Amino acid sequence: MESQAWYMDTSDDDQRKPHKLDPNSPVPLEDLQKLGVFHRKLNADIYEADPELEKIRKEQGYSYMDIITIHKDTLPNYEEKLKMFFEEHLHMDDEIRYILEGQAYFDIRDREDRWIRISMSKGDLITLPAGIYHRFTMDETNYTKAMRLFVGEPVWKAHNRPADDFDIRKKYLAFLQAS
Ligand code: KMT
Ligand code: NI
Repeated sequence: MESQAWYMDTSDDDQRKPHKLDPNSPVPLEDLQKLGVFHRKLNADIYEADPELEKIRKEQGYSYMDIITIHKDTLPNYEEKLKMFFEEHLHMDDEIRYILEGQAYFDIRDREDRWIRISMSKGDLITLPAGIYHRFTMDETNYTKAMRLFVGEPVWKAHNRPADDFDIRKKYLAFLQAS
C-alpha cells in the first residue's frame, strides 16, 4: 500500500492543508506500528455487516461503537469541537476510529516529537495507543463520517499537553523505549 503518512512542515498555514515537506518525507506503516499506531483498510461499504470488522471487535474487545458525522450542519458546536480536536492531547485509553465516508487527518508525534500526518479516508481504521500525543483535523473537503470504537464504556476526556505526569504517558514512553 502506498504510504498515507508523512512528516509535516512547520508552516502555520491552514491546518486543513496537507502540510507535506518538499520533497515529501513519507512514513511507512511499519514505523507507525513501532509507535503503537495501527492503521488498516476495511470495506466500508459493508460496515453494517462486515465479518472482518466483527472479528476485530471481538478479538480486541471493542464492545462500544457509535457513529459521528463531522460537518458544520450535523455536529453541534462544530467550530468549537474542531478547535478542541486540534489541540495536542492524549487519552487514558486507545482512540479507535474507522472512516466510513469522507476523509480527515490524524497527526501524531514521533519519538523525536516531530509531527506525522496520517491521511484517513473511507475504509481506514486506526488505533492510536493510550498516552500518545495526537490531534485531529478535517481536510479541505470538510466532511467525514467515522465510527468510534471503545473497550467498555467510552471516556472521551482529552488531556491537553503537557500531560507528562499521568501514568498512562509514562507507560507509553516505556513502550517506546522497548519497541
Ligand atoms: C479525538 O479525541 O482526537 C477525536 O475524537 C477526534 C475526532 S473523531 C473522528
Ligand atoms: Ni484524541
